[in-house]
Amino acid sequence: MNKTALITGATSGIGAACARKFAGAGYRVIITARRAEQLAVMAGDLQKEFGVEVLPLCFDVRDRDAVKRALDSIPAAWRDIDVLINNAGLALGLEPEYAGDFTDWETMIDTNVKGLLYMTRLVVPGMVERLKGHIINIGSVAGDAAYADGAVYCATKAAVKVLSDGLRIDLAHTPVRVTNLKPGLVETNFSNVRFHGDTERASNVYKGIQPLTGDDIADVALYAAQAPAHVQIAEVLILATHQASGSVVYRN
Ligand code: NDP
Ligand code: 8X3
Repeated sequence: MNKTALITGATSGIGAACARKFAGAGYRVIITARRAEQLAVMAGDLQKEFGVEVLPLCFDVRDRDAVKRALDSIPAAWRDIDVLINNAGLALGLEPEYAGDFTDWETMIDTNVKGLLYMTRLVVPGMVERLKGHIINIGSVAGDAAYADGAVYCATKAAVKVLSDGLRIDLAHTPVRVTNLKPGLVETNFSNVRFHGDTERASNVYKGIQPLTGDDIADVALYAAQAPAHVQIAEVLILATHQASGSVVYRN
């Protein structure tokens, strides 16, 4: 039987690219996000293009009960998840730490940290039982060091790094692998969300530099998933060629 990958935040950007990449490699994919309509359209498109089975699951990763209900609703034939891609996440706002918006902060922490933990807590025990599985967390270069006006988002991605490292330690006695992918600038809907729909401000983020694409990150995720069983790609920092760190970008 084909392997199964569950991808959170599959309706856009990096998650959508991972869904396509894994489906293209023959994985059955469970695609999840909050927008049911987009999930349904994507499921049809992936089935048609790649001839693989697709299971759409609509839920908000911030809602622990909804996460549990959604995972409990997975049919028996789909339960043996081989790869969990914890990708759902966002940045909201770009403000000094002493001036940020409380709701933006709570949404980032609830999504990027608590949502990832809920998924991990509910999916990984099955992997441990089956002695098989791989968790790929989408961290960020932002988790390596703070940059101006981004401290809370950076802190959530630093948390993703530490949670990935901790999980890898706690799973070291099993064959289950943990990967933390840390992209730099990737042109997706990320900046539109960060700037609350200010598309002009969002497009400035990618001015004068060729940013990464969701596909660039999905390629690395698939490489990590397909590495031989004795190889654990623990962490990968993926930057655009003219980006050197979270705060150093050369623009033409
Ligand atoms: P997008 O905005 O394009 O995609 C975000 C995805 O997350 C969407 O599918 C969205 O779906 C989903 N999502 C957001 N909130 C929730 C929620 N509460 N519950 C369930 N799903 C949710 O951004 P990216 O593809 O760029 O971001 C994906 C990940 O990559 C994030 O974790 C981000 O931090 C990380 N990242 C992004 C970088 C970039 O430069 N773009 C660089 C480094 C890391 P829906 O709205 O349908 O729920
Ligand atoms: C997203 C990349 O540099 O915009 O995690 O924070 S960055």
